[in-house]
Amino acid sequence: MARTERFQGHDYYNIDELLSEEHLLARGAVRDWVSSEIMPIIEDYSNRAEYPRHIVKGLAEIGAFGPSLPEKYGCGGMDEISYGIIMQELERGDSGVRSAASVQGSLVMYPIYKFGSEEQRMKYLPKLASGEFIGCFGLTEPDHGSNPNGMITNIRDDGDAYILNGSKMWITNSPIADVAVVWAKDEEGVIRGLIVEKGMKGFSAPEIHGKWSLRASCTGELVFEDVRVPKANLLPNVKGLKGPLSCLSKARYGIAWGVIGAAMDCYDSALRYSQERVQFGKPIGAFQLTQKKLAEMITEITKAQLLAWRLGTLANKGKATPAQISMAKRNNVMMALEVAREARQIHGGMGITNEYPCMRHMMNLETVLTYEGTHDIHLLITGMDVTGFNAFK
Ligand code: TGC
Ligand code: FAD
Repeated sequence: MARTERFQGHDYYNIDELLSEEHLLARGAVRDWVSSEIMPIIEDYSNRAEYPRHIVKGLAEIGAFGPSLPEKYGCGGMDEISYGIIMQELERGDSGVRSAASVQGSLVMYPIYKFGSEEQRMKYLPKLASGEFIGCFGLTEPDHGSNPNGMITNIRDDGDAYILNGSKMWITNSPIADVAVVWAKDEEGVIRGLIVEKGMKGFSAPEIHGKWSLRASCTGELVFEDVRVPKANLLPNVKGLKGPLSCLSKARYGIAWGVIGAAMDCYDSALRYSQERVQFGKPIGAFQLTQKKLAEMITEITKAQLLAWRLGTLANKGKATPAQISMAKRNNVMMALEVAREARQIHGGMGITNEYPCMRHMMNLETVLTYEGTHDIHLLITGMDVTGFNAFK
């Protein structure tokens, strides 16, 4: 049996008992889809640094785009734990596949749902949910990454439209996107959100090449040169940085779950390898040093699962704070990265090849550690929350 067909979920603390039938059904469906549609192709696409664009329809069919947004707009109407579990299963396949769903659902559909007019919702959400449209989210700029409040991309009032100028950097899916949710400052310096459509004059989205991480995901820039964006495309119901930051809260929550999938895939592969690979006359899993690695990996995965589950129950009640989400994103991403590194070691030389998933996950997780707020930015958010002192100002 191929390695990818042998994957088993790992649930050391019987956390499944805390999940509902709906959660388990969602997990089963996405897990099967990842096994049949992602696992057989992902090493190849990652090797070639190409986004498997054909998976967009499948992602839509399994409900990966906006799972917790209302059914009225073609979305899943599920709870936050189902959303998290879907992200976990997708990231078991690849962080780039989870990224595609995070961006579409949490960073494009969510702001249109939360801050858009009913007309905007009806116009865009069903097409984004069905995968007919691909979306991207433009916040980061070449000179403003961790500090998006310093952005210089701007809009100026021009009758029935705004004139948009500036550029965005490191934008997942920008080269292939039909719509971009873009954050820009108005003439008073207030951050506003706009829906920019492909084909608008003066708008381009060149691809960024040369990534050693998230290679099966498409990344690019957004460049605006006097783009006329109709006023009807302004998100009317939010002003200020809290607009994009609340989208990030939603996506960071999904990442806290997602990376557990990458960690489980690495652990699963390392555990099997340790039982099959023989050195010095016995399986390497029989040596204490290998057991230490595996025991610590499953301990950290289990702690991360509990953190994600508890965060999910708070999110279901609308009580998960941005700082709690930061803690979970930071902890779980570093956990997954460390699991990937240890798993890579257990595979010895084979661990650096694409016969096994650890090196690919490890490289991907370097991006996940940085995007949606870097590891250190999240630490400072926790620091601010517990001390009351703001280290950013
Ligand atoms: P600050 O003064 O703290 O906050 C401004 C306003 O925003 C509110 N707020 C939040 N609201 C909702 N959710 C959150 N997480 C929030 N964090 C803050 C805050 O209450 C305030 O509201 P109000 O009403 O008082 O105006 O803002 P600051 O300028 O001091 O910045 C704070 C800081 C550093 C934490 C923030 O800028 C930050 O999080 N920086 C990191 C930037 C970041 O995460 N960028 C991500 C870009 S998108 C991306 O990476 C997508 S990857 C896609 C993929 O998956 O492929
Ligand atoms: P910087 O902000 O320049 O940070 C560099 C280093 O300085 C980091 O280690 C950081 O922690 C540290 N640092 C910064 N400020 C402080 C401080 N106050 N105290 C201590 N240390 C500090 N953005 C989008 O808007 N949309 C997307 O779809 C998107 N997709 C991405 C996809 C990929 C593959 C990547 C790599 C990035 C993506 N990003 C996206 C951008 C991402 O969010 C930023 O890279 C991230 O927020 C960090 O910004 P930066 O790269 O400019 O690093």
